[in-house]
Amino acid sequence: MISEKMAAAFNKQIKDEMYSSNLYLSMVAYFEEIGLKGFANWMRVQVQEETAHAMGLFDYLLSRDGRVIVDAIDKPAYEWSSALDCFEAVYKHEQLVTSLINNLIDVAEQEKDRAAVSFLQWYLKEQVEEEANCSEICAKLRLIGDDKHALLLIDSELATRTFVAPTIA
Ligand code: OFO
Repeated sequence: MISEKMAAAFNKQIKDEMYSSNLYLSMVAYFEEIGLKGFANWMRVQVQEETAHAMGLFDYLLSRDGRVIVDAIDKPAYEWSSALDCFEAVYKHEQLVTSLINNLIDVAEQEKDRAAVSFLQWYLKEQVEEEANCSEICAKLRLIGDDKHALLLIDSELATRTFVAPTIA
């Protein structure tokens, strides 16, 4: 059985992952609105990934006989000035999520919950990958500046992203 403190920390992270999912859903709407369907597709996959992350924590908490409490999610931002502005917000958000996962591992260590520490390693690795992916897209967008043709090439590239359900743990 998981400790109450640990269960509360897991519940908070479930909420934060669902916030990430909603933030990216808001970005889907933004990219659809400005006609960048490939960027919108990339964000649609991101929505699915974040929901899968939340469900991974949800199922893990249940497997440890912890009580899952679904919390309210704050309203995400919905306006950005450009694709770069939006992706810089993604990169910043992913860095925040990395710090949240680190905090969650700190709680697991304080609680001497080695099983949870081990489980959460997957999330740490995932954050390294996510930060690298958005940093790369930000770098490309900075490089192309105002070149609309190049922007459409990146849009075509991002249109090919597909969701692969992660195997968490
Ligand atoms: Fe859940 O990984 Fe990004 O936020």
